[in-house]
Amino acid sequence: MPKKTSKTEATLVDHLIVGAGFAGLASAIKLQEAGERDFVVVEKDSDVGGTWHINTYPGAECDVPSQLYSYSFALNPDWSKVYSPQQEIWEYTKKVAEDADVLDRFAFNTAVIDAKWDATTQRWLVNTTNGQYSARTVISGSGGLSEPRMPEIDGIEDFQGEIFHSSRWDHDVDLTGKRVAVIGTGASSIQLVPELQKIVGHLDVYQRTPNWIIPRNERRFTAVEKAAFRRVPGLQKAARAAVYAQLEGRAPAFTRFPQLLQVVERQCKKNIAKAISDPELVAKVTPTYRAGCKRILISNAWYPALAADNVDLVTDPITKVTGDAIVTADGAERPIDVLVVATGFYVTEPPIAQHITGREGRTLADVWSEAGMAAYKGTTVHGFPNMFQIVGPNTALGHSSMIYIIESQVRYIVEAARAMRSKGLAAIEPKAEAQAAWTAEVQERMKPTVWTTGGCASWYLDKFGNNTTLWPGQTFTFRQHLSKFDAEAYDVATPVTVSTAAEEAL
Ligand code: N01
Repeated sequence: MPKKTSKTEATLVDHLIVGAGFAGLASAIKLQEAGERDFVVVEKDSDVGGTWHINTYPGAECDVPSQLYSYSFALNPDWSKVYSPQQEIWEYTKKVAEDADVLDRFAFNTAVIDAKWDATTQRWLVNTTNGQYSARTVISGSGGLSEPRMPEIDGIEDFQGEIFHSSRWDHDVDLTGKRVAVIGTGASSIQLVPELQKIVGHLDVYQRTPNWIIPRNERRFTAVEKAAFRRVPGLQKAARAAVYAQLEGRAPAFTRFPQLLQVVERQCKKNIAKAISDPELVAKVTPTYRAGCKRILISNAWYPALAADNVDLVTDPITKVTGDAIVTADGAERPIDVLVVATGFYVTEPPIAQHITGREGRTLADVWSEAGMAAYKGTTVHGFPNMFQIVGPNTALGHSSMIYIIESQVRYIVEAARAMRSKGLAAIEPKAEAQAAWTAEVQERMKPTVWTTGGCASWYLDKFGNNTTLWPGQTFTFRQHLSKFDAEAYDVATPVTVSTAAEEAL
């Protein structure tokens, strides 16, 4: 069990895991299986599930098929549909956590305030809202899309009605019959707008850039299928493998042959034509950049919702928000009761990076602000010993399931923890040249991708115009790169003799 040090009351743990979403939960389970039982998972929210616990907006569902959006070690024969709803995914994570018997080491309602590397003890000193930890390693599973980004719009702070971000839905606000505006038309908006359209009086949807949206091939799993998945797990594995192969087959179109994505554009245009007859609206919703440059979205309900009588799609730029209205560049003022902000997340400048201070006394935000986010194999960062980032730089996907990437990283981290223990290493840190070579190779491979050549602005790109978020290849190549812990790419330190004494003296 974790122990407290004598003077500062810092709780000593081998591993401090940040976040109880898919990444943190998998880390806890796999560390436990590897015999690394001395860990704590700190989670600012009140339960497991991460994004699937927090994002409760109406219509929230996964846009990756259920068979693949689950752990390989915890297949779920009970998924209700091809694409799972938020509640079901959250319940799945809860069940997985309970079955694995790890919840006794989860500290909920506990947010990380800051983390500092202490060279004397070769440990991380982590301040949380519920006390201090001294941890051998920090494993960050805090999520790439977890910090809501509010738009900087003149006057927005003076709005007198209800206002909330899509990822922090206020269920106390009854939208029935109200005049509502939604700013943003990304993955969250296209799911929630069709639900709001059914209940509000009037809905204004503010679109800055249209997205390519293809039909959602949705269906419920039958009772026979579920029974078969339960009785013959091999069947579900086969179904999962089929989905995996299908999605991976699409990767080259994103990474090397973006012209192939014209097929998606044709599919999308048919999707529009089926739902919208007004040529002006058709023009507004038809993108002019290459499909895939921004995330390709899937929906059967978005275009019909925009075509509904109680919805206006506004494409004139927003100039300001008043106490009760949104004003656009054409001078129009549209009164509203409720403002829903579906403007996405801080991705390339994650706020948590400001609070992590490494070996040289610099924060991760400082280091990354110089040349953009970078990490060796998307997982470890030079200057930040014993720190692991799950869903770190260049690990996100435009074509497949993040759970596969998360599991790949967790395997690597568990291997690293094992290597540290077996070799008696107090600290490991990727060599600067190993990280630079990895980053250069990833950026080289990024050049022909649709995210670079597709002619759009997207949250995949940082302030330097580099894509530091996505993995430019198939997911199995990522897994191959992380298949074993490559100690030769790391500077290692054996325990300093003062370490134990210093810990005791704390
Ligand atoms: O956020 P977004 P999201 N004024 O950043 C607009 C995942 N996800 O929450 O395109 C006006 O995609 C912005 O316009 P533009 C998924 O990975 C997954 O929707 O920048 N508009 C855009 O339309 C997704 O990609 C699921 O010109 C402003 C929107 O706001 C990621 O989360 C479901 C603005 C933001 O879209 C983020 O999706 C939901 C401003 N100042 C989300 N600022 C699944 O199903 C921004 N916008 C798994």
